[in-house]
Parts: sequence; structure tokens; C-alpha cells
Amino acid sequence: MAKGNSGLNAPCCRVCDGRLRVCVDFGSQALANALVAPGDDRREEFLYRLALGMCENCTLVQLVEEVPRGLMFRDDYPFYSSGSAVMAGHFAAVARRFLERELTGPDAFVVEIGSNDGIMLDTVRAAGVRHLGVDPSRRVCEVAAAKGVRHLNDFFEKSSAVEIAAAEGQADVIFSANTFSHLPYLDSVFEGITALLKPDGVFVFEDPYLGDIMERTSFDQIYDEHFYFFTARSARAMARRYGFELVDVEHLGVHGGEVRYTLTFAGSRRPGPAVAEMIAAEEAAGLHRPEVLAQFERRMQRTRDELLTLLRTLRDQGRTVMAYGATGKSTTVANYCGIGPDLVSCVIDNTPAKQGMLTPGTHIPIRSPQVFREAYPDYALLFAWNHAEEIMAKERGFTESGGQWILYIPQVHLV
Ligand code: DWN
Ligand code: SAH
Ligand code: ZN
Repeated sequence: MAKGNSGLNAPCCRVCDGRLRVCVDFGSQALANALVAPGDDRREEFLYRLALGMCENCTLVQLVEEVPRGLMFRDDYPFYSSGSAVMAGHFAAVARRFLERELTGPDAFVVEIGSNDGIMLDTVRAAGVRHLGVDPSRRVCEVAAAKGVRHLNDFFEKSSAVEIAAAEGQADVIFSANTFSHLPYLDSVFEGITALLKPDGVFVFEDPYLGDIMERTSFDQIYDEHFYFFTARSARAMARRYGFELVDVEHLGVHGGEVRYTLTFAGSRRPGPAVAEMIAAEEAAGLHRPEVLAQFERRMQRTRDELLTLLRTLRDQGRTVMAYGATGKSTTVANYCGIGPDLVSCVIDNTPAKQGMLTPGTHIPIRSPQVFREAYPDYALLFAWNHAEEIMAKERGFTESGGQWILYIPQVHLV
């Protein structure tokens, strides 16, 4: 029987078929990146149940309901990775590291799953090394193509991976950032990686880390696209199940705390000490226990209540409030907390494709940074808190004019 959670059966793990213990529930939610055109605001939006479960067998934390991928990653998917200069620097460094350590052979080849606008592969292209990005969202691929980055506009899965291997040969490196966690259908993805990766190659992925999400109560990392929330322990169990070994882990500061996992075929490289160290730290923190998620749920409810109280008080005092960053994460915050245009007049965002649209579910208008600078509000709710340093430096004029930032991670506070 196919694995999955449609039908009447109790939810089960997409990797090992173990039973899922449902731990955190947001109820019915709109899709994080399904921005609404102003003329369409009366049309019914697609809703799904957003809830987390922990596998009683392998401990992998995952969503209990899968959204059809074609609804999320469409031609007009509006997230462009290169909107952040800090992330551009991060991915240029990732590419340089691969070029120095893994892509040193005569006809080296790297494949990226979820290459988006070419933010990482552009550095590989500039070095003249063979590469291919795979991404189903057409408009972001067009930006990559304009940079000269080679890409396949498709979903990475078994069939596309086998085709790439036949046409281009096997890869030294398969890399994926903020995308592997978006792929519920891991049986097919791992069959694809198995076909496409050289016997001594590496598969490297980086994604938001469950440990950071629990520590910072960053509940907004939970939305339709983020299907899996890995730990070193659950990633190792997954790797072994598919014939791989987790040989390295590295904690990263980007996007509010991530881990970069390095996998090889089992037996190809020896695991470094960081893997056992991280798993021991996770055990000490109880990350494999459902109670940790229950405590997290209570903290996120407190954040919701405090944020709503603050925003209502500011409104009642006649203060002006805008939000900053029409992030995927903010769809969870706004819909879960009940933040609409009555509390926040608009959301500022530097992505041209988002400007002029309305936020999913809550229908707050999205405006350009120019609107912010023309008439600063009294307060700005920082939805893109993971880019706080970059945005606050860019918008120094706001605080100089007496404005204050509202943050809600790790708890509600003013800056
Ligand atoms: O995992 C994912 C990550 C990588 O990107 C995807 N599922 C979707 C998306 O998530 P997100 O929307 O939460 O990502 P960000 O990077 O937090 O989004 C930042 C938003 O803020 C973008 O719309 C761009 C905008 N922004 C801005 O207006 N001015 C960002 C910066 C840095 C700025 O200076
Ligand atoms: N790697 C980039 C983009 C992350 S956004 C970064 O870290 O900034 C997630 C991306 O995954 C989107 O561009 C989306 O179109 C892509 N994606 C979703 N499913 C995919 C699949 N099966 N194969 C390849 N890319 C996929
Ligand atoms: Zn499992």
C-alpha cells in the first residue's frame, strides 16, 4: 500500500510507516505563498489542515497532511532567493566550498534540487564547472537562465533524476537548500539520488533545524511547504533506511537556525564526530520526545496572545503599524494569530512579484519599501525576522525617525 495520509487511516510516517503522534495543531490554513490578486479577494482560497506529528518509530517530525505539490510550486511561485544579499553571500560560500573540496575532477558535475533563481549555481557557472539546477517553478528558473545557469524546469524525483543521469552522467555532488524538507515523497527522491549520484559522491542538504525551532519557539517555520523538520537523529535514521549514511552535520545561522547534513552511500565515507555529538545534544534536550512539542505548542499560544494584545493596544491608541517581509512564514503568523488589515496596514516587501498582491488568508496589501520610506509608521512588525540584521541596516532611517520594530521570536519584544 502507498504511504500517505489521505483516507481514514491514522496518520503515519512518510519515511518508515511508523505511527505519527499529532502534537501541534494550527487548524485550517491558507497556502503560505498563494498570494491573492486584489480582484480575486472574494474567491475561495485553498485550505488544508496544518498540524505536526512525531513518528513514534524514527522520531521524524512532519506535517500530517500533504498539499498537492502543483498547488505550491507553480509557474508564478513568488519567492526569489536572491532577495537577500546575506543569503547570496551564504550560497556563494557554499559553492566555493564544493569547488574546492568535491568538484576537483576533470569533468566534475553538480546538481541542485530547488535551484530557484540560480543563487548558488551562479558561482559554479562562473567557475566553468558543469552544473544543472532542477526546479519546477518556471519564473524563478527564467531568472536563473538569464544568468546563464543551466536548469531543468521540473520536479526532482526518480523519473527526472534517471533522465538526467542518462543524458549527463552521474553527479559528484547533489545539493539542496531549503527544498529537501519540502519533498514528502522521499521514496522517489532517494531512488532518484541513488541513480544520479556517483558511488563516492555526496548528497548535501540544509534545512531549518527542529532544535532551533523548539529553542526559539519559531512556530512560523511551520507551513505547507515545510513538510519535514529534521534532527541529526531522524536524518540518520532516514539516510540508513535508503542505503545512505549521515557522515557530517553542521549548524548554520541562516534562516533562524539550520543544519547542513552530508550523506554518502553507506560505507563510502566514515562519519565524522559531529554526528554523534549532535545526536547526544538532541537526546539531552529531549528532541525525540513528544512532550517537547507539547511545551512548544503552549509557548507559541502565549506568543500569539501577547502579539495580538500588543497590536490591538497600538491600534486602540491610534498608532500606525506596518509589517515587513511578506514571507511564507508570515502566513502562519497572520492566520494563526488573526492579524489582518485592521491591525497592520500593509506588508512591505522588496520582491516585485509580491508587490500589489494580498497576503494569503488575511488579505493585507503588499507594498514596496518605497511606501515605507515615504511615510514611516510608528511600529513595524518584522515578519522577516530571520533577515533582521540586513533589513534593520537597510532601514536605519526608520528607527532614526523614532520607529520601533516589533519582534515575536523568541518572544514578543520591541527593538
Ligand atoms: O524555505 C523557504 C525559504 C528559503 O524561502 C521557502 N519555503 C519559502 C521562503 O520562505 P520565506 O518566504 O519565509 O523566506 P524569507 O527569506 O524569510 O523571505 C524574506 C522576504 O522578505 C522575501 O519576500 C524578501 C523580503 N525581503 C525584503 O523585503 N527586504 C528580504 C530582505 C532580506 C530585504 O532586505
Ligand atoms: N534553494 C533556494 C530555494 C528554496 S525555495 C534557497 O535556499 O533559497 C524552495 C524551492 O524548491 C522552490 O524554488 C521550489 O520551486 C523548489 N521545489 C519544490 N519542489 C521541488 C522538487 N521536487 N524538485 C526541485 N525543486 C523543487
Ligand atoms: Zn518514521
